[in-house]
Amino acid sequence: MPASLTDTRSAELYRRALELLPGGVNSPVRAMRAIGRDPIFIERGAGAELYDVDGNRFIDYVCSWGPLIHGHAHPDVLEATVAAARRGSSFGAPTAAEAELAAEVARRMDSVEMLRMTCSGTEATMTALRLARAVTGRERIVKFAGAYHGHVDGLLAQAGSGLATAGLPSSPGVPASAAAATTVVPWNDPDALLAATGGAAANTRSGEHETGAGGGDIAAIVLEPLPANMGVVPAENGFLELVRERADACGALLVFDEVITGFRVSRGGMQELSGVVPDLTIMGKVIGGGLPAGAVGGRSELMRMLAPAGEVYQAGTLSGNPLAVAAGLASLALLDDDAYARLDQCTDRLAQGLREAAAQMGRPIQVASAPGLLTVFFSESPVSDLAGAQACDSQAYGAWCRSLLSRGVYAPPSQFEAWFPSLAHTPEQIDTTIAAAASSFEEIA
Ligand code: HOZ
Repeated sequence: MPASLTDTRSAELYRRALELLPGGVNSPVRAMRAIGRDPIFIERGAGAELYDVDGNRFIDYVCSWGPLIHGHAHPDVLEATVAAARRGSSFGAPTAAEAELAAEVARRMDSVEMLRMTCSGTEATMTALRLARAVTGRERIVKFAGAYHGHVDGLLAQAGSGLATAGLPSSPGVPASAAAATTVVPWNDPDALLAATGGAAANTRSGEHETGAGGGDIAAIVLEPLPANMGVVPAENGFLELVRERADACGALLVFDEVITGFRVSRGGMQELSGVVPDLTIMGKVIGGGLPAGAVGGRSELMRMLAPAGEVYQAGTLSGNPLAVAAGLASLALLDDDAYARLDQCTDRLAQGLREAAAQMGRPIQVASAPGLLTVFFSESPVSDLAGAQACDSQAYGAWCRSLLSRGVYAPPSQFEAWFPSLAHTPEQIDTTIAAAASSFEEIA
């Protein structure tokens, strides 16, 4: 599909949308500006495939940016959602299934005893920060460059996802006080973390850290334990453990944003894989099964500070929405050990195939992956932080991505996002993708 086509149905819908929606979209990355083309308007999805309004079919690796771990319109998820809708779409009153979902999350994440549901990850982040500030009586939040925690005022500085894609360091409209209460630390940089949290100078090369007792004004250290919003950039050895240690040394809460990794990289998310236990966990995406949902979870002693059990105010008309809860429960019910093993195999096959295709065509890339997630960095060396992601050849990524679209593969239209292979992707679809990737590497050579 050439980038310049102007007589397609997508182009027509985009022209209309531009008059009525800022930038023609309801979330920036969808506009596909970073890969130098106009957005594709979607008609429907089925399994791992997406159909656009012009009748083009794509193997989908965006999968709604993560919620669709079972692919589009999985029958079980659909049935549960429709059954819930038949009983009524929203009551603004409690339903039995909300506690069931909380119990399922608690079974999967040892750090979670209670859950507060929201409608998005952004809202869940806001709730977690307010709770952390109330618990500690402090204001400062430490975050990492390249991480994205939703469009929360105080966390947009050096954020990943759409801001990194657009090359924006932050956003106009953020109050100076919100920005001032945030300290940004480069990812995978122990010295910078120690400096920001009042620790003494570190001898990181030998792996020894002197951990001082400063950082007494920090309410929380918030992080994606596996960042996936500057592309997938795993923590280097010992870094997550150091973050936990620094939070403890400061008396701050450790907040894991598992919106992307929760219920995806393993049953219990990245905290299960890493063994590092947070105080609070922010969730979204898979927990809502493709419907709008987010949540904050943690130990009861912390969670009981939320209103009406406690005084920390948080509320939402559609929070714990019956359709989202039904879709989330149905989605989680399908995620057993066998499902995670299959997702891991599928991701590995794709990651390895992409590496080989690039090698054959002489294109230097780095594929970073975890079960159900990967990023193809157009870089000669491994990417370990935001600066590394920013140094990638985004132009070449964009050209490759456009070429993939023309071959029926819908990859994330930004170097700063993750691919989301799902349980619906078949080995044949993965192999078709690898063949298309090889042709696209050749095309852009
Ligand atoms: N911020 C999302 C990706 N990390 C994109 C959301 C969307 O456009 O749907």
